[in-house]
Amino acid sequence: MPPAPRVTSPVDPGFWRSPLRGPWLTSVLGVVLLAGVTVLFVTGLLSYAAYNPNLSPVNDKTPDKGLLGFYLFDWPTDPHWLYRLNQGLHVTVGITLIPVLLAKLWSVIPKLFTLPPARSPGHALERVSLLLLVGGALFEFVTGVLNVQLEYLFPGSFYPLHFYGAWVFFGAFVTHVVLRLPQVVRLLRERGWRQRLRDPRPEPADEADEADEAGEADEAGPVARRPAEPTVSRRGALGMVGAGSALLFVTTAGQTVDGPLRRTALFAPHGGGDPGSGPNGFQINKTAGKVGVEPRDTGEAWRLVISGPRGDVRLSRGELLQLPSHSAALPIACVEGWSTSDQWWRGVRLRDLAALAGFDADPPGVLVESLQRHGAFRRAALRDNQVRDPRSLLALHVNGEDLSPDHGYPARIIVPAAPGVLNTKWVSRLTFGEL
Ligand SMILES: Nc1nc2c(c(=O)[nH]1)N[C@H]1C(S)=C(S)[C@@H](COP(=O)(O)O)O[C@H]1N2
Ligand SMILES: [Mo]
Repeated sequence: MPPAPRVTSPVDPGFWRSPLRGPWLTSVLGVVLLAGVTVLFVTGLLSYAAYNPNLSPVNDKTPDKGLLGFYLFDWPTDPHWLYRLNQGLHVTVGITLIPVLLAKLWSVIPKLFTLPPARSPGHALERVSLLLLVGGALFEFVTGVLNVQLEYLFPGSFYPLHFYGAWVFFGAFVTHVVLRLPQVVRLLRERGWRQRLRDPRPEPADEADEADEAGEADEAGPVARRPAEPTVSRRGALGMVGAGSALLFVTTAGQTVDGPLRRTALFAPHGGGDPGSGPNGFQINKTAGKVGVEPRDTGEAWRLVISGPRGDVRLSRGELLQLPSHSAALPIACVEGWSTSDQWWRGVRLRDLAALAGFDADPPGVLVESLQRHGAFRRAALRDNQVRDPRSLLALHVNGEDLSPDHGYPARIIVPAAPGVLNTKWVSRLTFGEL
């Protein structure tokens, strides 16, 4: 055999030698991503709607969204686990897809180095859309993982980044699917994906040449011109990707499932860690100490101010305890994907507090303010359907005990199906009707 020519530059097609690369592998990974990324888009948009961004500037982290908010709708309060399920899916599916995304990028990486950069204006346009696709995907996965792992690394700015990034990614993704799907379907039909899985041979070279002639070489998935000896079969390679995904899945999902499985959520910051025992022993987002809420703010001097058309009403915790009390079993479900199972909350209905403020029938929405002085989550607006739901409470107790300081003593909001961030802790003021 003559010695192979030395190839050192990645722009040389001979540089990329893995016999696994080719349209088949790229297509299989692409189909998995098509399904998974669709789930991410749907749950991502729903999660955004759950914040009620159009209700009040207080909730709106993306005031310049314009037309991109076209689909927003009134987030319901039923079923009460809606946000928990939605956000658990969003974060768990996102994390599980990471190995698939990396494998897909690996399978097409030679394309990044294809010369000339563009053969025609159409081809140039397509390559720009691919840059947006890859850049958008990486950006969304990285910002999402950082937000979950580092707990609000970018206070306030995660939402705009992840939101606008998602639309760029979405546009490029739809374009890509429209252009590629027919080809992928044909390819997987013709080659049978089972046979190819067992076939140890590299993607055939004649196929590469054929594709080259048709000007399609870098379209469907690049094939090695000088394939190296295989070190792993296609089945083995996909198996590794699948095992990676499975590992991430079982070490993430527990943070949403709760119960004994929470211990398996090794990579989730609110997962395995022991949240303490007893009635208040469930996940805490930010402790009172962390946001500067001191015992003297929440002691005897604390008053709840309820504002409405009749002026202000001020109530001590003792007076709140005299009002009719109700309970509801509801979870805390955070945008980060962690959630608790249903906890038993007890307190005063928001609609009863609205009546004290002068709204006897048809209570409006409410602006909730915490005594916490700084930080993004000290205020939130709730919609009228959330105020009217009989399970929406200003909670004073949880699981039969007073709220602990970290869970919002002396009083916190709890609303069915709402994202955690709307369940304001250490409440000091409720303003009905003015958001
Ligand atoms: N005042 C105030 N309320 C708050 C927050 C906060 O930082 N400050 N965090 C919110 C978020 S993001 C979540 S997920 C829940 C968490 O409630 P928990 O700590 O009782 O589990 O509280 C919400 N209420
Ligand atoms: Mo949260």
